[in-house]
Amino acid sequence: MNSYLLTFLSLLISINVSAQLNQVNYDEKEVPEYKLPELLISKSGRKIKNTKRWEKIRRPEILKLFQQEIYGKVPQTIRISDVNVHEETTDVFDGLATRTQVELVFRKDDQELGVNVLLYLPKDTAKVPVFVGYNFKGNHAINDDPNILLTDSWVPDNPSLGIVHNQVTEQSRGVSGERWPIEEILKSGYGIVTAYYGDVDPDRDNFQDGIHPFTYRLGQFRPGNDEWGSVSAWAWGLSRIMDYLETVPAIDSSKVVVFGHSRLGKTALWAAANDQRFAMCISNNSGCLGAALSRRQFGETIGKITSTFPHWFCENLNKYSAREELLPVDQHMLLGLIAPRPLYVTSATADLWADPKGEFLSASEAGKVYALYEKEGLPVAAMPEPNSPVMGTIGYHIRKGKHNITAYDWKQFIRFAQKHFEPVVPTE
Ligand code: GTR
Repeated sequence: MNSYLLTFLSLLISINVSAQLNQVNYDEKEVPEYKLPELLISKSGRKIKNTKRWEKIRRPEILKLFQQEIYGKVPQTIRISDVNVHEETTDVFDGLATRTQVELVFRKDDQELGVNVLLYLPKDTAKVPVFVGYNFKGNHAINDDPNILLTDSWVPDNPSLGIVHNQVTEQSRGVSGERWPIEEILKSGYGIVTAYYGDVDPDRDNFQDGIHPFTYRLGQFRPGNDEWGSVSAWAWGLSRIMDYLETVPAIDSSKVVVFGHSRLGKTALWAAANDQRFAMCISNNSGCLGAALSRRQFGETIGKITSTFPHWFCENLNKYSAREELLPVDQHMLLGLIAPRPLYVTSATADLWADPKGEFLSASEAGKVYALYEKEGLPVAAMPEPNSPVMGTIGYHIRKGKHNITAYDWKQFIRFAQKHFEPVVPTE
């Protein structure tokens, strides 16, 4: 073939691929026909009929595939070097709660990283269950409380909130308050634990900051193809926070709910899949490479997410850009890894980018693993109406409105946690 023809053909192919990447499909009729990879048949073709086989054979296989091809594995064990207690106050929110602020310090050679964790725990209650999840703008943004320390980590500039040169100021104190109904959570008997995700790894395409460089060999500047992207690093950070929570006497570490919204909802799922100490998981509007099925290619796709956020996942994921059908897994399998622990998935009616139907279908499919444990997955076969939560061991709602995490969502999270954590009082 002559070289002009070759150039012309490769140009055509690249135009076609980029056209595919630029199109966003919001039409159910345009969803390609797809076949999901089998949850309950092992690589060698073995049928997985019981929990023993699931736990010994299939679960590890699936976890490994997600590590290798999507989120990236954590290359080495890194432990907390020190816990600096910045503050312990016994009386906040009119005596409702205690507030603790600690810094988890990680050290390696001349590198040091601090993750500031903020805890509000209901007062005078021994061994409380807690919700743990990251925030987007720094701990101080979740409430007006003037005593919450400001982060000095990198934060995306937002001059309207006084965030310039990537540093927060007093101006952003409390700006995310609506997303954090702390007093309601405390009054329900739950504590809330949060950290700024950028303390663990700033959310930018730069592998020289955050926790990643801690594992580099001499001359290495970025993770290997199957090694952790940012979502995996953030999930790792949640597990380190869990290490710390296990040492806090006032917390019932067998009742820790890991939660997150959007990219942090993806993170919560990946954290719960890897770390079975999280007793429950809530993923809010997590979408592409969160709860939604990738093969539907509805809204955000692999091509879109890897080109907009090249640092979120491992390099290997790029192979599947506009090639979703070749993925060895789909997201129902990620949800299946959380079984038999309670799992709550949400969508929002106006959040088509996250593919609400794909989020529901994958939660529904994951029920197959829960069935092995004789647990009910989702209690319904069809997608419920907006604002009509359903709660089996898997729960789901689609809220009316936009991509967000709201008081309505939190109300359901608390109900879901109450349903699964409160001891059932015998009726006789
Ligand atoms: C979007 C991204 C989504 C979602 C969201 C968020 O831009 O495409 O996957 O994670 O950001 O985290 O707010």
